Amino acid sequence: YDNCSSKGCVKTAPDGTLLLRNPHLSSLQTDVLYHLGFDSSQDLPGMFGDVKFVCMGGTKQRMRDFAEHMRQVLGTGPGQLVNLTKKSHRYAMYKVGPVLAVSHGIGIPSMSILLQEVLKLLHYARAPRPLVVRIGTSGGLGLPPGAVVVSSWGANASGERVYELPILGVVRKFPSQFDTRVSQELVSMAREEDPFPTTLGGTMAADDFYRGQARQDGPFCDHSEQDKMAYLQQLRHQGVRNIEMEATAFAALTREAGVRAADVCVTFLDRLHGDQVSGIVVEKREREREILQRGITCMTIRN
Ligand code: R2B
Ligand code: URA
Repeated sequence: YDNCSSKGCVKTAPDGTLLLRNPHLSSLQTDVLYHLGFDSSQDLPGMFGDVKFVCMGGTKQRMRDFAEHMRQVLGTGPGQLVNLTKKSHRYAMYKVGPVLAVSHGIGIPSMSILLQEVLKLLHYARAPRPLVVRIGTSGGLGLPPGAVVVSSWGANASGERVYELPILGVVRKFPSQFDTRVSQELVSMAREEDPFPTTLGGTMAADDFYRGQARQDGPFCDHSEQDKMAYLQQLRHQGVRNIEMEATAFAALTREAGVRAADVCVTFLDRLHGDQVSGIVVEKREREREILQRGITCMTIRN
C-alpha cells in the first residue's frame, strides 16, 4: 500500500491545524481552490479558522437543509444562508458557526475533488482539529430501510479495503480504513429508543449506481437474479452493511491528510429485497439529520 502507516500518514501541527505534505504548495504565490471559488490570498483564517465540523453530503439542497437545521440547533441567529461557493457553481457550501456544510455530488471523482479542496481550505484557514463527516445515503444489506450505518471501513467492488487511483498511469492503492475512535463514538450516540437501528459496519463504494451495485433495473443488465444475490450475500458475509459511492476515497484521503473523519449513511432500502429506491422519504432524512446533529452537539461541547 501507498503512504500511510497504521497510525495514519500526517501528524497535525502542535496546535492541531492541518499540515499538508505537498512541498509544491509552498512555491505557489496564490493557491486557487477552483471548484470552491476561493483562493489562498483571501482571509481564509478569518473566514474559516473556527470550523470544527465539516459535514458533507451529496446534494446541494440536502446540505442547505442541514445547514438550516444546524442554525436552529446551534441558535446562531437569523439571517439568510449564503452559498459560499456560488462563484464556482459546482457545489454548495454553507457555514453555520463551527459547522461547514458542503455538497459533494455523486461518486468518487466529484467527492474527491471537493474533499481535496476542503482539506486545503482547512489547512490555509488553520482550523484546529477539524472533524469531517460524510452524511450520506446508501442501500443497506440486511438492514431495515431507515437504518443508519457508521462505516468502519470502505471496500471497493472487489472487496478490497482500498481506494484505487491511477497516478501517472500506475494504479495505486490507498488504505480505506476509518478512524475507529470517531466511528465508535458516533455509534455510541445512538439511543435505544431511536426508531431506527444504528450500526457499525463495512461500506462498499461502487463506481456506478446500477450494474456496479448489482442492480437489475438499469438500462443494461446481463447478470441473473441468482448472480446478483450471490454477490450481495458475499459482500454481507465480508462485513459490508451498506453500499454507496464514496466511502473508499473518503476514508483514504482523510486518513492520508491525518484528519479525523466518519461516514454516516442512512439506508433507503434493503438491497437483499430489491433495487428500486421508491422516493426519497423525508422522514428518513430527518433520522439521518437527527443522529448527526446529536453527534455534533455532543462533540462540539466536548471539543
Ligand atoms: C449515495 O447516493 C448517491 C447515488 O444516488 C451516491 O452519491 C451515494 O453514495
Ligand atoms: N445510494 C447508492 O449509492 N445506492 C443505493 O442503493 C441508495 C443510495
